[in-house]
Amino acid sequence: MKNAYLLSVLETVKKRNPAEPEFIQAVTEVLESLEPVIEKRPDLVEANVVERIVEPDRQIIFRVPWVDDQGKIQVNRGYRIQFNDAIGPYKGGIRLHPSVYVGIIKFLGFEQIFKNSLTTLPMGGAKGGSDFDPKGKSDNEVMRFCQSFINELYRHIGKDIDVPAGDIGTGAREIGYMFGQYKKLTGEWSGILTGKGIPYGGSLARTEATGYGLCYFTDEMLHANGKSFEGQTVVISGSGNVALYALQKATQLGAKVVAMSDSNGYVVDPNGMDFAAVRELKEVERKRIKEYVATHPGSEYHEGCSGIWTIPCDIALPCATQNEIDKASAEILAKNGCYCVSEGANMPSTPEAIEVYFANKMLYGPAKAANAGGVATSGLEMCQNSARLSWTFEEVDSKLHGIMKNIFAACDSAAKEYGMPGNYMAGANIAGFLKVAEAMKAQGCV
Ligand code: NDP
Ligand code: 2IT
Repeated sequence: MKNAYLLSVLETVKKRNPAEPEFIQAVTEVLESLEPVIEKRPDLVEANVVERIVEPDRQIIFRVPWVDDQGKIQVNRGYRIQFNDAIGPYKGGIRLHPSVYVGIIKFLGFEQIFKNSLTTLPMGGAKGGSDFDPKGKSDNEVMRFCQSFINELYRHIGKDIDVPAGDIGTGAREIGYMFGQYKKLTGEWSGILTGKGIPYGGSLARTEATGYGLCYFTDEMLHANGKSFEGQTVVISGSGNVALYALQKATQLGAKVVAMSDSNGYVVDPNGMDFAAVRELKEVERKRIKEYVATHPGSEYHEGCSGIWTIPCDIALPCATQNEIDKASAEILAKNGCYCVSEGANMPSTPEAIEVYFANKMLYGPAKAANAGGVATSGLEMCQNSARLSWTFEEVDSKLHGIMKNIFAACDSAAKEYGMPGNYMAGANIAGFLKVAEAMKAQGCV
């Protein structure tokens, strides 16, 4: 990156957020992509849009005390970073994982600005979470944590202010407890969270949306490059919400998914991973992926999660967590003939891994475009709540499909317009940025 303005913004970000490598990584990638835009748009420099967009509107950090099953008081730390509301109310998930600290929430909130812009729906960017670990906790412990989390967060959110949703560790169970507590505190039934259960205002197809959307985006990218899922071998990391529904849709589109993982290890099933079995194990029984082999002869379990990238495949769909594919894993994927990496997780590839994709002319579907189907369908849930309507599964799924096709087209055309055809990462960053930047410029110095 040579542009003096962008370099000075990056310097400021590094100085202000010194111990937050994930946030600096996410900002660096976006600023590098914006170089050709900034050269052409002195008006955006004049409005100092880039320095404003890298600084969150506000960062809320709070104590979350809760009582465990032994009657002891535990304390976690809660976060909500409201990053940018230029194009709509703040929107983004809540991550519950022991690795959560301010740098994780900040990188996720920053990426959410551009992702939400790409969906074409009016949603700003935010993220929240806590270092609470739902794993191994009873339902009652999870409920008490969620209630305490909302006891503070309720005063900062609202259906036209900030609408949280799920992410790692936050699924239908957690959203239900949080929604109930918000309603109890405010006495108001309001669509303040998405990913709600179907009986109380949730949208059909929201559960499936991120995984399905990932496959719809990837399918567009494959078709634009003379390929398709049909007959292809796929590896999917993770076995949570995104991974599970990516498995179902990739299989429906004619691919064979041969491996999936969790944070302990990975399973290889040469017959193709069995969706119903993985769903039962993970969604209903909340068990580990290694249990799969007991009921699936011919499948194998291996300890350690990065080994999954050594399994030969045509298409890799990382759907677990940030920086799960490093340079070495990317090189193995390329050596084994993988020609497409499309991201269900947020920022799953390190910058060095992305360089390997480009050096090997692999198709690369960047997270903020490829996994935008989840938040897009959250936007559709907000529409249904506002209109007091429920659309059918088919209606929501077909809107999601249309949105993912449009997102691919937007990335493709921005990449071409700025002289980087096929670089969908640059295309996503540019197309996502421009809409927010125009809105910020129009709204003046706020
Ligand atoms: P879940 O909690 O449902 O599943 C997460 C999966 O990733 C689990 O299999 C988990 O394994 C694994 N995982 C989590 N952390 C790590 C880690 N540090 N190392 C290795 N594996 C890990 O979350 P989601 O499926 O909702 O989220 C997965 C990714 O997709 C995240 O990056 C999230 O930000 C992103 N995303 C989610 C959206 C959504 O709508 N849910 C929308 C867009 C993006 P284990 O059970 O062992 O922890
Ligand atoms: O990373 C993401 O886009 C999400 N976790 C979904 C956010 C949402 O508001 O649905």
